[in-house]
Amino acid sequence: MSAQTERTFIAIKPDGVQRGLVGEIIKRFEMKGFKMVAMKMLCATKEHLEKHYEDLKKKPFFPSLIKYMSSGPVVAMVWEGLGVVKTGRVMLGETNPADSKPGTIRGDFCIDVGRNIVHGSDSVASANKEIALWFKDELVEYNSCASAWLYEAPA
Ligand code: IDP
Ligand code: MG
Repeated sequence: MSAQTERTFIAIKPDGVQRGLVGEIIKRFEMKGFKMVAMKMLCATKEHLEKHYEDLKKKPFFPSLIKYMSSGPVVAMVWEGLGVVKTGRVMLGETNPADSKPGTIRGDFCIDVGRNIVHGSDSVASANKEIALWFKDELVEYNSCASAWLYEAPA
């Protein structure tokens, strides 16, 4: 795998879906130049979400986080590109929307840390773990015709 095929797990949370922000969030990743390699809508079970957020299980907000994340459908995606994990987090903004700059997704579209509309992996290691948890043989391999215009030296 080359650096240009780094992958991250991005999920539009139930509030992002209900508020009609699916297209806007996808659009930002598309316009940046990242490549979508998987996407599905699903209602995640509490057990699945407890695994996804297992690092946070001792936090006081853990039960409400699981309730929030299981309260409706989410749109789970895998995006690919050079530096997509770090850049994806920058595009999302800070965990607390109040600390997120305008121009970021959380900075532009939400207010409360407990309703921050979108998830993004925080490291390459957690991205790999999260992709394996959410997708089983569902990643699509294809050549993007834009790669020659996005990268000086395409892979
Ligand atoms: P991240 O989503 O920016 O990586 P994490 O610290 O991993 O932030 O927390 C996971 C999710 O838990 C956050 O996106 C948010 O939905 C929720 N969360 C984090 N901190 C709080 C809090 O203080 N109160 C309520 N919910 C929180
Ligand atoms: Mg996190």
